[in-house]
Amino acid sequence: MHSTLQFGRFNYPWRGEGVRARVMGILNVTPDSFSDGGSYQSLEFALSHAEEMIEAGVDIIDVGGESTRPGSPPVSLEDELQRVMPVLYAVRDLGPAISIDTYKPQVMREAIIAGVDMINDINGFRAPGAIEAVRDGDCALCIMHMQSDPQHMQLAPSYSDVVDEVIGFLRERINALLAAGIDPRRLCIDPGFGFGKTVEHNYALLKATGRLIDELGLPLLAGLSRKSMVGAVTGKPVEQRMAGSVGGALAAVARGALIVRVHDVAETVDALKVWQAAQ
Ligand code: 8Y7
Repeated sequence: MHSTLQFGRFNYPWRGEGVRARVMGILNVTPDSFSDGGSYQSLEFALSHAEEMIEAGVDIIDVGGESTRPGSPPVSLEDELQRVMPVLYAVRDLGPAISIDTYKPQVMREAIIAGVDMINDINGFRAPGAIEAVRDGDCALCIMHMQSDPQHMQLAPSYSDVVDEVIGFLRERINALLAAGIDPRRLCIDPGFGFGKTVEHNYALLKATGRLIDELGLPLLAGLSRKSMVGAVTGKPVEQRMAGSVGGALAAVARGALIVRVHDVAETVDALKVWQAAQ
């Protein structure tokens, strides 16, 4: 049984000796934060945000060109490539590992050529051609669970047993990737908090973090930063969810998560250092 995650240029132990939780910082390159996505100005903005995260001790930078918030419309292949590719080339040699948040096979191919260390697919490599696009190479592959699609997923999330169903889905996707000859050391799982889930579903999955890791035998990434599951228990709007999100990240790591995907890198890095020192 393997115990390290092959992460492109990096190698992360995820069980046994030497495990350290990793902080993935979110770098959105979408025109909701910028009126002219794809321009020089938005590249400069993305780079200064990346440098801020590096200063704060980020391990992985997750570059995304399509907003996957509930109800968001899809972005064309051309627009997504125009947004993310200049950023990937600009950040790949700054020190941290680089991840691309995409479900489009053509973006995956271009990102691999650019040297990304992880493909983060909210769609679990279900798009036709996705598995072929990532088969060769050594970048990590994050397989996330989502019920329905970003435009409809929060309308009526429904499960008979959310933990069993997420495990079943992830197992099927893992098997599809392994059947294509992909090295299991490249795989990482994610329950997909907020992707077709109620607050109760999200907490059932957070509590089951250890079970997901044990039953599927793979390292786990948790992304709950600023999500509604944080708002639901704090009663806070999205711009006041930093401390709640740090609490959620610690809870995930305490239950065995290897990677936490966050907006607030400096605060999460500090919290994890203190938590680690107390281990
Ligand atoms: C997640 C994610 C988002 C997550 C992984 C948001 C791209 C929504 N959430 N990727 N992406 N896991 N792997 O609020 O939970 O950040 S977008």
